[in-house]
Amino acid sequence: NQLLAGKSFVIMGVANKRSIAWAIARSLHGAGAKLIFTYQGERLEKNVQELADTLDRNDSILLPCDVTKDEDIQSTFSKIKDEVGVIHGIAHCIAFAKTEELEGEFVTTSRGGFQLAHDISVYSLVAVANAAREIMSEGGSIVTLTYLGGERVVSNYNVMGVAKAALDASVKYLANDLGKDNIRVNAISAGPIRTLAAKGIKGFNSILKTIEEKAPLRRTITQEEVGDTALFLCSHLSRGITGEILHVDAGFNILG
Ligand code: 0WD
Repeated sequence: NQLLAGKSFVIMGVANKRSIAWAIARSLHGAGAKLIFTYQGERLEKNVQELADTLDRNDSILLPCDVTKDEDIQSTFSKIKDEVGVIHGIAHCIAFAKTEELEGEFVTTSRGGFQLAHDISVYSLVAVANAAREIMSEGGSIVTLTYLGGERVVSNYNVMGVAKAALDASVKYLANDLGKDNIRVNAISAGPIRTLAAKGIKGFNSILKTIEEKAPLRRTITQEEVGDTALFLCSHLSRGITGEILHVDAGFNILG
């Protein structure tokens, strides 16, 4: 499958080998895409370099980008413009909330914690879409990652659930704005997967256990399944789809 041959995609949010972003990178790379990895800061550079080195073609580009900084986003996309000219899509796999706000009651969320979660997990998608628009001159596909906790109450997900609701709405508004440039914007609502980000959520193990018992497929999902769905959303196979929240969750969301 060379669905993405000759195309370039920006992968944002690889932290380690368990990251969903890394699985998306492998799926897109396998389909022939050239990859540009952005990572939060120096702390993660070595990790991302080591992972990128395991890919069979070594034509990836690595750039730091802390999405809380407008100047980082601007300079990252201007470097990408200089290096590759045109890009065909972005996988936005970034979220953050303070650990102490991922347990107990949502009602106790602090102003600062609320702002931080929304800044990193939601506004970053808007800022990145705006910065990337100019170099997506051949049209393209932006994919972000969301979770069921934005649609209904999931214990302990709290402020991150509220941020995911805002992310889901942002996907729709962005899809409407960018559709005229043939840029599609979609979200994958992934079932729970054991990653670094998931570690911060209190009671995560019991969430996994519930999925194994109750989801229609009676199992949790893998990073690879999300990666392959991102490949579909980044390819022409999904050309009629935008503003969509696509669940890759073994069917769990259909249960009442
Ligand atoms: O169960 C799960 N793991 C699910 C994750 C279910 C459904 C959705 N998701 C979402 C997450 O909410 C997130 O949006 O998938 C996305 C990717 O998360 P992940 O793969 O589960 O987690 P991880 O490997 O930790 O990647 C998230 C990364 C950060 O890692 P850490 O853990 O070091 O915070 O987001 C990046 C960072 O690399 N990130 C940032 N990148 C740039 N600038 C920033 C920042 N300011 N903050 C966090």
